[in-house]
Amino acid sequence: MDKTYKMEKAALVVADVQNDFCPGGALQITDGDKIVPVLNRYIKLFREAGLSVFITRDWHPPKTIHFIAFGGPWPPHCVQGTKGAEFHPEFYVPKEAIIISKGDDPNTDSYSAFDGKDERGKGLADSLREKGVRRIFVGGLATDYCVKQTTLDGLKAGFEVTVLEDGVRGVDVKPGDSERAIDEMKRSGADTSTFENIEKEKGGARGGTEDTEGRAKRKAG
Ligand code: VGL
Ligand code: ZN
Repeated sequence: MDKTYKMEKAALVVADVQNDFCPGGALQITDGDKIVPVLNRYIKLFREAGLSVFITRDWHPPKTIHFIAFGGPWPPHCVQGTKGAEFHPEFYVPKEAIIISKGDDPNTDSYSAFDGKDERGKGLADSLREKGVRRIFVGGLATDYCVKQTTLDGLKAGFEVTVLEDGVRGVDVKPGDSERAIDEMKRSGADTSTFENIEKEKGGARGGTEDTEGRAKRKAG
């Protein structure tokens, strides 16, 4: 890990773990449900460390340019208030988590969590800055859409971004889309990590001294 900001300034962003993106759903992602236990472990890890957890949901009106019938690329999915828009039943949503809804504007796709708002109307970037977050860890569905766009927007907004390689799955409309998305995120400045590495980094950060910016002076590990 060579990121400037260690876990003290981190938050977790988990994208769209909703029924419609899981097997049996309207826009099912192969093995989309397989990441649920992995993401649950990340969420517990971040909560136990007192770090913020943001959970996004794709939250479309019945009529949107996002859907095929209205000129878009997708079959109807994650329509507000439907079963398909609910979180996967085994997905752990802690009560402290901040829920970010996106895609409710009928005139845009809004893949990025940075386009979404919490229930009080606050956007993700404002919320992160308010909490002093400098680095985000991004997981969830889908690698080639929400995860990618959230990562690229996060980097553009000046956050350090780590993609959770073991906690993402992609739609792969064209085979290889997810791999290409990971490459693009890396080329744009993101790094990737796994649960094991992050657990180690968190452990390594414990007891490290910090300067006034909160940078750990001691290398993790
Ligand atoms: C997404 C496809 C359609 C996403 C949303 O958030 O990844 N993908 N709608
Ligand atoms: Zn959508």
